[in-house]
Amino acid sequence: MIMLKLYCFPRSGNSREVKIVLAEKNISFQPIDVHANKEVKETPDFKKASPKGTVPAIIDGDVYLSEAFLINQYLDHKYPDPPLLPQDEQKKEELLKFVASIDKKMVLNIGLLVIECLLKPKAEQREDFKEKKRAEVLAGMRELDLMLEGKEYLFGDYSLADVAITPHLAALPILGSGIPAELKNLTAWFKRIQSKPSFQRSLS
Ligand SMILES: N[C@@H](CCC(=O)N[C@@H](CS)C(=O)NCC(=O)O)C(=O)O
Repeated sequence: MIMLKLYCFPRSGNSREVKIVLAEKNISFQPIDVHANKEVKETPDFKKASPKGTVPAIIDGDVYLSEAFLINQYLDHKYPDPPLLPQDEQKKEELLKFVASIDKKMVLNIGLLVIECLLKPKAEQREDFKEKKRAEVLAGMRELDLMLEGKEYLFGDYSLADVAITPHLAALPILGSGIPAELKNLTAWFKRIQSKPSFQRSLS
């Protein structure tokens, strides 16, 4: 059987979202590091899987797909054990909207922090910009903390909503930020997530 191919690179948060789901569902895959092998991005296969040139992207048989959340929905549909989306249609709609909005705000802001703090030369980094983004991320974390009141996971059971923010929040310590201890629900949620084997397996 041909193994699923995942185009990724080790520190890519978006790729880690897919790695978590592959681990949850125990799917074997062949990782292809597009940073270690720069020529990969020029191949017809990669271009077909990812017309925008971003990772993650997969090839699974005759399916070529990019965008972390689209890939994860595809994987959940094809490999339903364990299910990572609610059965209830209305709840599923809410989850889809939640992930779309988290991608536009929290995940984007953390991505901008990665560029500013890690990828730019020190002399070009703007401290005021970093502070602004850290404050916006903190505001987002407060909302998540409220949403987690009385719940183990964002939508009750562990789901693609939790997966969509996990690697990004996990990156905060290297960006001069983190989950404040006063956000008790979010702190407990993150401990729960970290104890899952899928979290550990997504880190490479
Ligand atoms: N919305 C996309 C974002 C993908 C994205 O921005 N990926 C980054 C890495 S995390 C990327 O491919 N950057 C270009 C590169 O590093 O070569 C998704 O969710 O997959």
